[in-house]
Amino acid sequence: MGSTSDWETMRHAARVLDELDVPHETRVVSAHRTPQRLYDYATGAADRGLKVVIAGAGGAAHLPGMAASMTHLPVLGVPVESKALKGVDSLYSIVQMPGGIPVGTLAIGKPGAINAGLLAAAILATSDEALAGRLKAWRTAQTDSVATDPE
Ligand code: RP5
Repeated sequence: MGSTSDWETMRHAARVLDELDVPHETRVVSAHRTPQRLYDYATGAADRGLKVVIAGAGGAAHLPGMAASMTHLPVLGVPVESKALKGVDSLYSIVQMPGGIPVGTLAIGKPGAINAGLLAAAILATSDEALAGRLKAWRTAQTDSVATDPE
């Protein structure tokens, strides 16, 4: 994520990964405040064994696109809700990648972070049967938790 201030949103992605027992790491990597850290992180990600990158940022949110430009790994972008423009700026910054460098863009804020975790798990589950089983069980539990009566 681009800032410690993004953690309140991005912790929901980490929580989902915890629930699905998916090993992961959490890092603050700012595209504009720590460009060298971003370069080192993105260029080294595949060699360190990472399989998917979730990048959350707000405002002029160039972190996911810049990360995607420096790794062939799938990058999932989460637009963090900004104060001034409610995350519409973040969404447009992340989703409007020119053709050639894709970023899989999720919804603004908490729902996007949750779905980034689930989508990362789904990508990993294509080559991990045990994880696929845990993901199916997670989805079943969610279905079972939906009340039929509103009161
Ligand atoms: C972006 O600027 C971050 O991703 C964050 O969403 C936003 C504000 O950062 P802080 O000023 O709170 O550190 O780079």
